[in-house]
Amino acid sequence: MAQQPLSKDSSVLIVGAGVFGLSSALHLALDGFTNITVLDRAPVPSPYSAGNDINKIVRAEYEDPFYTELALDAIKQWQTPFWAPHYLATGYLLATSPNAPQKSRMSLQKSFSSIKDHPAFPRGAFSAIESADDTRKQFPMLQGEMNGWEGYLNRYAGYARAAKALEHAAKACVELGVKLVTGESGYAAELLFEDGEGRICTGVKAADGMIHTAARTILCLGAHISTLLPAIAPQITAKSWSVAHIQLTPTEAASMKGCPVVNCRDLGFFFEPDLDTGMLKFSANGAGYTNYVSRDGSGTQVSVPPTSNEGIPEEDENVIKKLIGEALPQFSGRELVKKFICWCSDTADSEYIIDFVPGVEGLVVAAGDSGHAFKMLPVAGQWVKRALLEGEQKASRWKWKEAQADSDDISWRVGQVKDIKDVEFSGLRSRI
Ligand code: FSA
Repeated sequence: MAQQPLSKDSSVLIVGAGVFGLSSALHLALDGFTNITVLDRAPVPSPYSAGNDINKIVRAEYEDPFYTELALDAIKQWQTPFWAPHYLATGYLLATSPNAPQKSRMSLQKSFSSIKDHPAFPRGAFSAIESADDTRKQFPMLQGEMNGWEGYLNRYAGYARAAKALEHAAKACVELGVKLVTGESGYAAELLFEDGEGRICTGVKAADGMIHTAARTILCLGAHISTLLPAIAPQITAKSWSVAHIQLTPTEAASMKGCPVVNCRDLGFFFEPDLDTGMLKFSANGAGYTNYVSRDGSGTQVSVPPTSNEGIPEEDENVIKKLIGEALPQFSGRELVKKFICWCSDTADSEYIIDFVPGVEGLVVAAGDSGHAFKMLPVAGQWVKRALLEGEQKASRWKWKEAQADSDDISWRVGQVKDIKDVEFSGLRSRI
């Protein structure tokens, strides 16, 4: 049976109010779709979204120039009046320390190649990191020795105030007539099918029993997607990375104002402190932590986020302390607070998956953020809308793929994937 044609008044159900979900709702609503519902278990910014964070990196360098173009398009949007209140062009300092594996240096060089002669970058956008003294002249807050760090500063980049940007997108959606349902009625518990054989999706049933029917259902559930759609599990691995903060005093926060996003590939990254709270956020770089559990008592193991994301692995706390010692020794020894792990939806090739679910009419996924999707908030919904209108995903890279190869050796990451159940936790141990 052919799929019902889509018109502007067709009902579209978007499950998940994170980056892909809200961006899709926004672009569809801006295009004149009048019957859009977005569901989430929690109000925006949803704690189930990887985007619910004080800040996220916005940069265009990628090993694959395809993503450079998309990110440049996003940066253009971040500079428009709609998004600009949530974007800070502080610049992006990308480096490796002497302990970095060769693959990190190669990845950095390859990423730099995607931007260094790109006409979109203003003159003088880049400078090499030659010595800590040089760097300190520009950024006095970077008081550390950063011994042997190699890399460059990209001035045409910065960060987004992530949670605020999500709230802004949600508000705009509601103003455009999008229905946002949160709480138990927005918690999608089960997919609904017309035929009982799973071939025509008609919407979802929520945790409280509420039925949401739609001509098209778009799953934007990030790391949680395989819980609702087990068929996607072979190509998605929920992986997590550690986040921790230092609470600065107003004077300390002022001393850090204008600090670029500093990302040392083999250690971690930090941002200028949050403008409202003075929280200085750090994240540890690594290959990510999984949480494999047995599905339905069967032998199949699937990585899914645990029920709590509080606390971080001790080894990451040490990496963050090392990063602070190397770059911001003035804050060494300070207590790390608000420690949590951020769950992403990882694919083996770091490609997103934006496609119809094969063999199921009316069901679309926008998934596989692979830990690099937040910056795309202003534009990602365009790609979802395109696939929806065309009735298929034409770009092979974003197609639904059957089981993928091992996703543990990602070129732009360092270290080895571990399961969170196998590492010591600092702070509260995640409940699994
Ligand atoms: O797109 C970006 O520059 C963000 S990458 C931040 C990060 O923590 C990665 O370092 C990590 O490997 C994972 O992909 C989650 O996101």
